[in-house]
Amino acid sequence: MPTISNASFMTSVEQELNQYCQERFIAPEQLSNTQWFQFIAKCSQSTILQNFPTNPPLVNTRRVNYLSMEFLIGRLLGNNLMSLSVYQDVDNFVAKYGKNLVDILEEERDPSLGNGGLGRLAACYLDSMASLSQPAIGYGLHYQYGLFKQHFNESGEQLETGDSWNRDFYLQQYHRPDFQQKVGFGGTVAQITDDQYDWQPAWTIQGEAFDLPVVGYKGVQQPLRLWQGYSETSFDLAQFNDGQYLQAESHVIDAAKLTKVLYPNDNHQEGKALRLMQQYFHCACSIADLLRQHLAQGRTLMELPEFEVVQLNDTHPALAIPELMRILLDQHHLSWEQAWAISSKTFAYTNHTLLPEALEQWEDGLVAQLLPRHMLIIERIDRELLAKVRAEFNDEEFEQAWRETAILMDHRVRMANLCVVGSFAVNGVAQIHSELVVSDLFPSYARLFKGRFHNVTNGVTPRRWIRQANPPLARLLDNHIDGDWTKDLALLSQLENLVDDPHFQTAYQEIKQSNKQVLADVIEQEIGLKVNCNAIFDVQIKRFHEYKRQHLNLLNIIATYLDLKANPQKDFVPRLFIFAGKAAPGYFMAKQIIQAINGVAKVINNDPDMQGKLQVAFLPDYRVSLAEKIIPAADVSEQISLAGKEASGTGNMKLALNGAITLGTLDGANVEIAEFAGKENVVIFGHTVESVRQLREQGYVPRSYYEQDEQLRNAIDALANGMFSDGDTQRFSALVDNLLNSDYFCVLADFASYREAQQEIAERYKDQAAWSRSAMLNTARLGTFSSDRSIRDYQTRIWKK
Ligand code: CRA
Repeated sequence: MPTISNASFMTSVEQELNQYCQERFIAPEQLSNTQWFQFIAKCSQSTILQNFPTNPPLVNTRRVNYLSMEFLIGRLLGNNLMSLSVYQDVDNFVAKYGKNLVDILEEERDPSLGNGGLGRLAACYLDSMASLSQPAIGYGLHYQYGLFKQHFNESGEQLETGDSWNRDFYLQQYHRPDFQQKVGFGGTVAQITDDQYDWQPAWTIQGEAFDLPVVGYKGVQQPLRLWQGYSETSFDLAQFNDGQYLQAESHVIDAAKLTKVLYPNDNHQEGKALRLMQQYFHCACSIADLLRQHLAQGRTLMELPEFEVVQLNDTHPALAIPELMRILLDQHHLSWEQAWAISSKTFAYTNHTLLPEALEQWEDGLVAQLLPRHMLIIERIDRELLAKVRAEFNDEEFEQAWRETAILMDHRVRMANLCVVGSFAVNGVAQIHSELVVSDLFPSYARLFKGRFHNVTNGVTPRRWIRQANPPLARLLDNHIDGDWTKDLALLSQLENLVDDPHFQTAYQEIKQSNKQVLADVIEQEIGLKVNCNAIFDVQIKRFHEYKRQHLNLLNIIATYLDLKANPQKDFVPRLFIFAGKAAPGYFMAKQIIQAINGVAKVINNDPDMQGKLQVAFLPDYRVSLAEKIIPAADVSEQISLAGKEASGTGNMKLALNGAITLGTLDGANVEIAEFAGKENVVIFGHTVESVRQLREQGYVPRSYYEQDEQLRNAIDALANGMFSDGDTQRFSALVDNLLNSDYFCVLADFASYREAQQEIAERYKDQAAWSRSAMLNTARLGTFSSDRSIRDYQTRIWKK
């Protein structure tokens, strides 16, 4: 618990304000929002460091080293003030000077050190671990450029510019020169004994640590430690092996560039040498740092798994496994068996995807050149595995089992395989996904390593996604819930008794309506569109990916538009479709979909017949702070991925907790959301995992849907014939061609069922009382999707001693 009282915090704020103003020869009334922001950030940071305990004691749990290439933490100041329980006091304080805290907090630039769900999940987990006093440290990279900023040009295309977040990031990051590390690359290896080798790297890069304090809600403060690459000289390529892989990319290999940029891909691997170097650099710095701390406490290497666990956030930090082995073998001279006994009890791996293009594989030649010693270790792990597979599977089964389980296959190093073999626990991120990990991805491993596979359904922090994002709802909950729901989200179930209480209903409805008004203002400011606040706010916010099927949403919008044009008198519930999300700069099809949405939005929003009826708002530059504005205002949450493709989703949880009705397929965590909320409080449509399988087996022919469904045909034709591209019939031809001739994500097969589901939404919305009741029940019943629950699941299923 924080050891500072609100009164003493505010006294120190007052003193510091005097000093701050004196130094600048300025009166408090003249301070700009930016200056207020800098000033409050400074006060909160020093209070956090002085008064919040660090390093909570290890009680029945190990310390968690959360290794992730991405941490999408979002703005920190508001969250920190809340955790210190001084938000309201500071709000009152700045009001005395005619300022509004909400405006001041808007000055903070989001640190966008992640792409999407995986990075945001890491941030929610850090928050929960600090709030639950689970000893933990986050290890990531200190990218100079976070995820790009997104803009749209006149014709609706996505443009990208750099986000040098650090330049105007006022919150302090603590440079820790004492934690510096040296990381080697390339070079030669010489065998010393059976198990020990001497690796002489061709060059080294220095890793510098920057700490960002993560403050738990009324909890402890723990570091997010981010590594930055530093070298006084650039790589000497001549000294380095002149292998074909690196030569081809020599122009990008420069030490100073190592941690310059976050690779902007979500659920897609980019097989660049620089990315592999980033991954190893991240692992090497983090493993060295954790061993330093472990040994400094007088503990032995054999005790490592008793005190520390390394949670691998997907396979991006997989090289931590051979790196720990290397240190144990070559630096501490343990035998292979001893080293493996330690390492294989230290790592746990979370799988976040089944998509083949996201399952990382590296060319073995590249790994051998960059990391020759690690390659030898991986080869040995693979050999030992081979013996196990031979023992478990009979001759008939063997070939298939080895194809599936081998780490090295077809000149590739398969990182997911390395993780499964090298970890004591593997988990998926939602029930259905964890089942598919076992049944479709790793059935032979499940047989070989019984008890290794688990499920931990993702969760989201209620501090940011309810208390901070939706203050009016938070106040309502404070007033009606007995106990602190912020720390125990299961308490939301008390609302079940209130859903039929007319006062509560009205209050809940008014909150949604006022949040819609707030978002309407944001939309007008951002894109100049005046929206109808009585329309259904229908929201799809997430990365752009074909499997997420924003184009399914778009086809329904086009069909609806064409229908309204043909039947102007039709009884229609007004609808505002809201989109936000970025596409990876190199992902052509996703960018086409973005451009098509912008094209359709332009036509619909400028059509006088549609005013107040049908509108489309595409908000640029989706990021955490924008999500915080959209989510509380949503009526409908679009979760329409093809079944089996979205591992979990977490936006689905945030939206449902804030009272949006899920319109979704039976995919990822939607399945559990539907179970907890009750089938009558969600709208489910489309093919299931099983029926998609059958569809493919029969031979899926998308064009037959086009031919049979007139509305679908008209919608696709409208895209093709230039209606939404100023007459340009080529602009969307790749998208149209893809839908008609391959449509791997079965958009056309789900169109009719999606359209029906959309009509059901409209019907349900007409009965406002019933709609709100469903929304309230979503809030009441989804407390289980708190990331605190996920962390408790990790504690009991995986991190237990
Ligand atoms: N792209 C999944 O696709 C999931 C998050 C967090 C993802 C989401 O469905 O909610 O992880 N997978 O578990 C991923 O990044 C590498 O795989 C994601 O964010």
